[in-house]
Amino acid sequence: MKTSKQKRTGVSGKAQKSESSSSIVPRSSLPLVAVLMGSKSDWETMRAASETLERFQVAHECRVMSAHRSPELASEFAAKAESRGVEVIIAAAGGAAHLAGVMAAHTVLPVLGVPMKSEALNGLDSLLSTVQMPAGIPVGTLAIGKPGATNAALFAIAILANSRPDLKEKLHKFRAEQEKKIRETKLD
Ligand code: AIR
Repeated sequence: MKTSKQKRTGVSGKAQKSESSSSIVPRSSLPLVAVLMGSKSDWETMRAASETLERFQVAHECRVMSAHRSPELASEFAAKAESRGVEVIIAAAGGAAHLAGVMAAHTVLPVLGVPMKSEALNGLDSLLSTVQMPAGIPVGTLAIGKPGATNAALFAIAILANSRPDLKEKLHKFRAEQEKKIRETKLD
């Protein structure tokens, strides 16, 4: 018999856009991964995280909340995430990027930070704001921009896969396909 965890792995939770206050709302009511971003302007980049989770059929929700513009929403979300069944939080922000840190301050769930490319400093500001956490409150920081968004999703999947053999199998298959493409690459 499948555990409730195994059942949820197969539930697709692709993000939907809406005109509601949080801009992007979950399709699934039981998201395993929360993909958060400081502004709707981050969505173009963070779409890559959602698409990767979708590819692995991992139920997730995508939401906009800001450590600075909506601090109560952000801390409330983090504090309730564990009891809602969320297992990994991905938090993206640019500039003074504190969303991942605020999430980590309010939950013991693994938090993965994705620094957004900024106009002023090309994302170096976002990277340093996300990565330089004080000892005791960890944030796993990924690369700036789209590669970071994709890898945050893959990292979240790897965490979930530790207790979900079906997901682990999918990860092995993904890596094998990736390698096959490289091996078969031909240059003119
Ligand atoms: N941001 C929003 N609240 C706090 C921060 N650090 C970030 C967003 C976005 C950048 O500010 O994550 O990357 C610019 O946001 P906007 O809404 O002005 O485009």
